[in-house]
Amino acid sequence: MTTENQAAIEQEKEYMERLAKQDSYPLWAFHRDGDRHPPKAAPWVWRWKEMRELAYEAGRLERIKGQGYRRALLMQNPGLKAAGMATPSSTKTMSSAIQIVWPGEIAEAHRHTAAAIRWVIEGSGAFTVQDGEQFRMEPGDLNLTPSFVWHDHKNPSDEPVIWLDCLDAPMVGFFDAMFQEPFPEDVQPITKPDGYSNASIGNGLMRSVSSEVTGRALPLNYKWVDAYAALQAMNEGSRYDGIIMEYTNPTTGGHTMPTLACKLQQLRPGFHSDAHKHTSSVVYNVAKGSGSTIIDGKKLDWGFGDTFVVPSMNAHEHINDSMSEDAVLFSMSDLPLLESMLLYQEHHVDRQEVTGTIG
Ligand code: 1HN
Repeated sequence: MTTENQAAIEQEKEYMERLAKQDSYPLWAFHRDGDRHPPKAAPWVWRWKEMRELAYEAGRLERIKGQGYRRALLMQNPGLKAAGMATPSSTKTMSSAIQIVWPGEIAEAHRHTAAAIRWVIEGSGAFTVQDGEQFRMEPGDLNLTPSFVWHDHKNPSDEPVIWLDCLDAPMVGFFDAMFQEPFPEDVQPITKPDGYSNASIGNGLMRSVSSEVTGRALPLNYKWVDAYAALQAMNEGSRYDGIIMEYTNPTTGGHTMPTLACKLQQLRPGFHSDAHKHTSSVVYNVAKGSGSTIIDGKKLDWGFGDTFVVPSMNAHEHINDSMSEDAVLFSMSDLPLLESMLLYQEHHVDRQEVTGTIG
């Protein structure tokens, strides 16, 4: 090294120290020292068998009462574990959990800025109460908890109920807009008749002229029987997803909620999709059948109740290799927010060669 070079390096170092004193950093050095490794979500699976057993164990634990307690097991993406995110999350943008509501118990009323969805996996005796209305939850039902809606859960039946919670909490946290408050009582009073919210919008076909519902996100319930029947009736699908439909917000005709898109897709017997990648991240739960998804060259076999994630820009294709049974996947993604920021991109890729497995 020449003395001249040495002098230049010393000079830059000294300059950088002075910048640091001003809490600044030179963009050219940031770009030049290009070995940054931001934490990345991994494609991953949480198996129903294990999560179900762990949920039952959580159910039997002594009452874990505390502010807004829930017997919910957050599914933490190993790629993000080290990132120190405020909420353990399944993708960079979404948290998901397996929650058990034990017979006879209530999960106390609270509300938070993060929006949530519940997707029922097992058991049919639980209710979620939202802004004074109770919703009965049965397997395959989807229930929405929009931002800042009071909610508590109860299970007056004699069988545990298990569902998947998915929240936009990491996105809300990114904006430092995450806060929560307890309801003054453990449970909120029921002030509306059963079916009120769904009826107030004529089940998506009409709207009340006396209340302002247009554009709002409502605490709605979508029944499995209706959703599955809709898929059965369709005869045209997507090359990447098979028969796929989104649970729409009936007051806007748009995405399920402002931050989250929930979809249900059917892979008919023998279907092998084309591969693509997109900027949205997706959390899946297997509603019916079995199959596999190849994610960035790695094969992930799935069956009923498994939860898996396809992070942003991971190439993926879905396969149902049964010749007699259909497979159905429920999914939740951050698509609405990406679209509103004009950041949604989707790219076709070639079908992948399998070089490994996940899970
Ligand atoms: C939450 O409030 C619930 O209300 C479930 O049932 C899961 C995961 C992270 C943060 C808040 C619930 C949650 C959650």
